[in-house]
Amino acid sequence: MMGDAQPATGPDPVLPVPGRADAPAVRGLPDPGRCLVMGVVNVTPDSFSDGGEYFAPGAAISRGLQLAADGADIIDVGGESTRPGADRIPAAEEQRRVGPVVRELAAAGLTVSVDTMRAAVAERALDAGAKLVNDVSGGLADPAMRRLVAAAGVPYVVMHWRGHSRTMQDRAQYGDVVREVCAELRSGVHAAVSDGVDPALIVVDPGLGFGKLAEHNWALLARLPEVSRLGGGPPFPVLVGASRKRFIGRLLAAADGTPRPFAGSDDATIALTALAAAAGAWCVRVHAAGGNADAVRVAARWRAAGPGEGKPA
Ligand code: PMM
Repeated sequence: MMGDAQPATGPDPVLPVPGRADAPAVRGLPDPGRCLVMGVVNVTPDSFSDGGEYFAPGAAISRGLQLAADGADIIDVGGESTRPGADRIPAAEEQRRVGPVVRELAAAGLTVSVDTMRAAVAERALDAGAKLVNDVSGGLADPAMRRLVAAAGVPYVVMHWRGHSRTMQDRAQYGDVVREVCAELRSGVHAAVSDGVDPALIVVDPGLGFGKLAEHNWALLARLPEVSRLGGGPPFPVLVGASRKRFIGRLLAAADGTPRPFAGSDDATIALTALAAAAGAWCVRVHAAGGNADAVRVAARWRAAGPGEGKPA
């Protein structure tokens, strides 16, 4: 018989779909039914990825508005550089940097996240309108952070982290990096839940480049569904921060071995966004929004056309 008849049997709803994380949406944050795009505003003089371009409050606010206009769903505002080797800055200085930027962007109606390891900075940012706390230390840098997040009842990013930027690359030693990162993330999640954080508000992040070599970053990217499940169990939403990181510059190095400068790695970041979103990432953290906003839409359509969409992975 000719025509458009569909096969009688569809995908088996019980079988796991390889490569899918399918984590739920996070309460209080946008839920457009696809991977979210988080645009980065580094209010720092020395971040590796944008070289201090947005250190002045006015420049940072304009950048946040532009990222949103270009398709970012969330704007992540940070005041402390975490590039490898960076020294810490005083809390008051971090607060001075992020406070006005968070306030203005939130007042403009954007969903703002604060990228900080300090409870005091997070608290002020939440007062200023931030809706999400992005803690690259996963609760390890400041013992007050988890309790603050629990009391505030806001979403919380628990990133994999082994120590401050000055010495973190000394700790880039793993047997099976995915297993170890999952196990360490799992303890961070348990600690947060024990301190009262609602598990439904927890986002996990493999922490690409934080105490990791290029080979570690690639392994984690290739096994995102395992990261989402912390090695086993129900999936957590996963945030992926690959944008402009050194391992991309190394992949795209010139013939003489010189790494591609960060600004030339945005197309590769978009490729990684498409792959991560197709694998079920909840959100990608990026420095330029437009191409990534397109990539997450392509990935959503790709997933919708594939077997098992919406089925448990
Ligand atoms: N990377 C940086 C800063 N904050 N937050 C999360 N959740 N995940 C990341 O990978 C991450 C982060 C460092 O990147 P940048 O200084 O180039 O913005």
